[in-house]
Amino acid sequence: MQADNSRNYGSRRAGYRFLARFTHNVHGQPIYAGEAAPARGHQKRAKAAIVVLARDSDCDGVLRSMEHMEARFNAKFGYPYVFLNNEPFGTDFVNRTLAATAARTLYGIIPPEHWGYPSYVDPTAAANARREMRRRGVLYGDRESYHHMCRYYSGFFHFHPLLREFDFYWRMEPDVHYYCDLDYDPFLYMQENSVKYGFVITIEELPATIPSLWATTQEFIDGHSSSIPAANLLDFVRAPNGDYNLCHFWSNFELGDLNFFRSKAYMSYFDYLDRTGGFFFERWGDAPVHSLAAAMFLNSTEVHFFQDIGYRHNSYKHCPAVQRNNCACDALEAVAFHSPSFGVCHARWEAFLAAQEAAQERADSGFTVTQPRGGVWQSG
Ligand SMILES: Nc1nc2c(ncn2[C@@H]2O[C@H](COP(=O)(O)OP(=O)(O)OP(=O)(O)O)[C@@H](O)[C@H]2O)c(=O)[nH]1
Ligand SMILES: [Mg+2]
Repeated sequence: MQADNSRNYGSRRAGYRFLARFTHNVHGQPIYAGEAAPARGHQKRAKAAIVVLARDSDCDGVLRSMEHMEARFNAKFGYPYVFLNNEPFGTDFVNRTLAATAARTLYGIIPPEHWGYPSYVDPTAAANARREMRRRGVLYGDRESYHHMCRYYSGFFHFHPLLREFDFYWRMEPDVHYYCDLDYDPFLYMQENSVKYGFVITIEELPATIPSLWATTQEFIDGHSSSIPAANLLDFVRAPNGDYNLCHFWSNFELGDLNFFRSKAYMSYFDYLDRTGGFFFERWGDAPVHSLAAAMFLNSTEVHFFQDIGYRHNSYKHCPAVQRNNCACDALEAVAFHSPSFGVCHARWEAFLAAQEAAQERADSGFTVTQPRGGVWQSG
């Protein structure tokens, strides 16, 4: 892998103290790191970054997402962007993205052992599994790089050397929209309220992508019951018959606490899953993996629905119905969003929270009532 540290990125950016830096990751591979002075005006900031996994070919889409991010939030707050890639970024990607923000931009290469096959997965068997997934029409199941991407976001991104200095991340994908102004700092909100995971959309996963994920998760739960807190979110993801109800937080939008993902509890779950080869023999997404981990290890105050952040990724969108800050989306769509066909997981989330509050009120008033398992939501 080649990197050119002779480029003078700074000369393009009049008005900013700017350094072009060339560093190496833990494996001695080059990492580009451009660094600009942080935006002024917001004294108190969290140790946080906007994280974007992308290829050079995603550049146009990344720039479109950055335009929204900057206009709605980051021009005011100046959080750095960390761009990660399994290959070195080209000059064009670097120059165009750093020109799109006044904030710091960092460019990192993913260590090959975080993007390849682990020793316990036979690449030929994985290729056969992908062929079978193609035959069965499993969405993206036949794309080798998609499997690596899902495994990377599930188990490794939080350990990237460029993220070491940060406690929180906001995941951003190419071609997403942010519809509303955000006039507070969601990272500080998370820090001050001990929120470990934030979402805007929760939907049902495609069952064909995760045939054995729930059974494997249950095995993990059975073997690690002492590391699972009593106050958890498992009833949000568990159907009345004990199966996975497929609800997950849609991870193309994520605000998260990196230390949650770096924790022993989270990593023991990831390692348990990874050992089965399910990221390759099935098409386990990082979204259900993150969500099931949140359901096991976090409680309802540690997971936050950022309902005031208007957001679209492909054909799914969330448009706030309340706390509308200059939103460029139709609030009525929020109603459609919560319709039974699409909003079933949101309805479950709200019902779950309502049931928890009711149980808390009963406990506070001195009554002890046993909750019927699974009977806390309406399926719409
Ligand atoms: N560097 C790199 N990034 C990737 C690769 N595959 C996907 N990504 C990035 O990983 C994220 C998720 O990939 P997507 O292809 O958008 O996956 P998705 O959101 O499930 O699929 P869409 O619905 O098509 O958007 C995006 O930020 C992509 O840019 C890859 O092979 N290399
Ligand atoms: Mg996407």
